[in-house]
This record gives sequence, structure tokens and C-alpha cells, in this order.
Amino acid sequence: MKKDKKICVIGLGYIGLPTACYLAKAGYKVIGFDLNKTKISGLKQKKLPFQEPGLKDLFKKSFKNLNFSSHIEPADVFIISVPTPITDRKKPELKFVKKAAEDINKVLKEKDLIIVESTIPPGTCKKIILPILTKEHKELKVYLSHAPERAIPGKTLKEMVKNDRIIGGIDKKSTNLTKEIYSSFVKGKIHLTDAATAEFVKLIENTFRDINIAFANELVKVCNGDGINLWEAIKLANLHPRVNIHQPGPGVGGHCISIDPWFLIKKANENGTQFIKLSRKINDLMPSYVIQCVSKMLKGVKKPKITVLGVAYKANVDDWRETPALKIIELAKSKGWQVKIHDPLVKDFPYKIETNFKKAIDGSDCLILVANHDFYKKVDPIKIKNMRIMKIFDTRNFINEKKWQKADFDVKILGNI
Ligand code: SAJ
Repeated sequence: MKKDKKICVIGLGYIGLPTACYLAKAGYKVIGFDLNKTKISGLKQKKLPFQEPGLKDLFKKSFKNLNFSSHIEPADVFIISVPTPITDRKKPELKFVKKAAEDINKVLKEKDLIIVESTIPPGTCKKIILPILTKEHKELKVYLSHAPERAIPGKTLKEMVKNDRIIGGIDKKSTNLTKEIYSSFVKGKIHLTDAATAEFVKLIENTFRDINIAFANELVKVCNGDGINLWEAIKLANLHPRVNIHQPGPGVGGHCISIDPWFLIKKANENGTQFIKLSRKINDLMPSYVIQCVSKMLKGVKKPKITVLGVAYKANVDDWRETPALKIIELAKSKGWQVKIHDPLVKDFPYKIETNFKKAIDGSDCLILVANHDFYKKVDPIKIKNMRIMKIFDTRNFINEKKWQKADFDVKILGNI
């Protein structure tokens, strides 16, 4: 495929926008399409809709070949990079992917290539997307493949280039054409397969993580009260050449790992297996376990006041999608506790965030560290003088326990009690 071909990237989010930039930088004429008009007009004025290390610089370097539009336009290649969340009933929500396919259908021409980056259940390319694309013109020959993204927020740009990629087309030609496009910026190996297998690979990668985190979270309860240092135990167990236990924590957040396993659960249910679902449940129950632990710490305290430190779903990101912090806050409120929230990065959260740390902990009886932002490593506990009772519950084994104890804090660490 020559670089004079026009590529349209649909959905300019955490993956779509950097993908559009990389392809433009590689020399393709790229049009970024998003239904959000505010986002499009911002991008046209060179304003980025979110932060990601290195994106500003990449954006500048790609600008020459990059245009934005809130209307679908004809192109030779379409990359679908829209969200695939789950419904309230935990079913894959494919309406955004379907809408993207409907939009492409309006401008589709012979031999166009459509690449789906969004996470989708196995069989979606062939059984759902292809019929929508070719609706009313079934005779049209088009190419279609799945190229699931694998980059981790916070390191998206680096990982998009260096990670190996999986590409699976509905036929060989689709697979090979897609490989050509991604070879323009991917330095990792590109592995080729069929569409359904590629769809499955993405899901089992994230489900692997979820199940393994669930195992670590299960261990929290298994070792409770036995005087075991779980974090130390995991570190030691991982010295075994074939063991890789994940880290326990307050629960699993983010737009992928807490969602993707549900794409497999329906099929697993049909076959009578419960393993994946059980792991989801274990991880989803962690916020209430955290509250149980904090309740014990606050026994006898009248009208407890707590401060949640870090509401992002993980360290050093401003993303709070599916964050366990939200459940922790809601459970604490439902117990009648007064809750203050601090996060140095997150904005537009459903509850008020106090950005001033001193104010956030003022009069508090217990701090609950949920997101292990670097910011909290820099907090000097000796200087904390304005709490009512000096207690901290660390869900990440992140703070320096001895330092906080020296400052007269009652320190409890998830997994070590
Ligand atoms: N977490 C733990 N214990 C661990 C690891 C993570 O409790 O040992 C928690 C985190 O705190 C967070 C959640 O799990 O709440 C997920 O965090 P993460 O850093 O593991 O993953 P994401 O969601 O930020 O990014 C993932 C990545 N997938 C894998 O590592 C398999 C990324 O490569 C994917 O591209 C991305 O999801 C995606 O789009 O699917």
C-alpha cells in the first residue's frame, strides 16, 4: 500500500489519536474523525483532549499530514478505534463499533481496508461488522481485519511502537494489507493470524491479568491474621523461574482489564465454567474488603472522617474509569463517614476533589491510599499535624511504613494484617 493512500481514524481517544499521529508522521495522509465536535475543533486549534507522555511532541511532528473532521469522509483505509464498554447487564456494548461501521458504509468503495482496533468479542468482525459495512452493496469487495491495541496508559506512545502486534484478517489479503500499514511505525514483531483468533487473543491477555490479580487479592484474605507479610511473600515466590504472581490492591480499574473478561464470560457460562466470572467477583469485592479493614481501624471512633488519597484507577494517570476508589467512597459514605478526596492528577470526578493535600486531610481520622501516585511518596508524615487521629490504610504497600510509624501513625497495609 503506497503512502499516498488516505487513512481515516475513527475515534480520537487514548489509542485512536496517537495511532493517527504515528501514521501521519510515517507519511500517510490521515483524517481523524470523531463525533465529538468540541474535541475536533480543539484538535484543529492544536489542543490535545487528554495528556499522555510524549503526545504533544508526536502531535507536532504529525501535523503536516493530519486533518480532523466531525463528518465521515471517503478514504482508502479506515481504522475503528472507538470504545467497547459493557452494558449494565455486563454484556459487550457494541453500539459505538456498529455506528462506526454504519458511517463507513456511507462512503465505502471497492477494495477499501477496514481495521478494527477496538476490543471486540470473537466473531464480531465477520458476523457483525462485515454485514454492516457491505449492507446494500454486498457485491463490493472490501478488506477487514482486527489489530487490537496493546499499549498501556502512561506508556502508550512507547508501547505502540515497541510492542509486538497481532493482526488477523477475515482473509489473507486483509491481513497482509493491514500489516503493511502498521509496519510504517511498529518496531515490534507483527504476528499474523485470522480475525477470530486475533479477537480472542486480546481478550485472553486482559483476562489473564484479571485472573492473576484476583489470585493475589484472594491471598490477601487467605493470609489475613497469620502475621504473614504478603508483599514480601509474593516477591519471594516470584523468584521462582515459572511463577509470576500479580500485586494485590483495592480492586481492578481502567477501561480494559475490568471489562474485557465479560466478553468471554457469556461463552464460559454456556459451557458451565465459572472461573473467569469468579475472578471478576473477587476483584469487584475488594473495595468492600478495604472498607471492612478501615472499619476495624476506626472502631470506637465517633462520626469518622476519612480521606481517600488517589482516585485514579492506578498510579500516575489522570484516568478514573472503573476506578475502585469510587466504590470505596460510596461504601464509606453509606456508613455515614465523612469523606474527603485528594488526587493531584484527576479532574472532573463525580465527587469534589480537594487539590490541596493539607486541606484534604484536615481533621481526618484515617487516610486510605488507593492510587499510588508518586506524589504520595513525597509526603513527609512528620509534617502532618492537622489530623484528628493519625491512621493510614495503604492498599498498595506503597508508603514507607517505618517512616509513618515514626511519625506516630497507626499504619495498616492491605495483606499484612
Ligand atoms: N492492578 C492490580 N495488580 C496488578 C496489576 C494491576 O491490582 O498486579 C490493577 C491496577 O491498579 C489497575 C488495573 O489493575 O486498577 C489495571 O491496570 P494495568 O496497569 O494492569 O492495565 P491497564 O488497564 O492500564 O492497561 C491494560 C494493559 N493490558 C495488560 O497489561 C494485559 C494494556 O497492555 C492493554 O493494552 C490495555 O489494558 C487495553 O487496552 O486492554
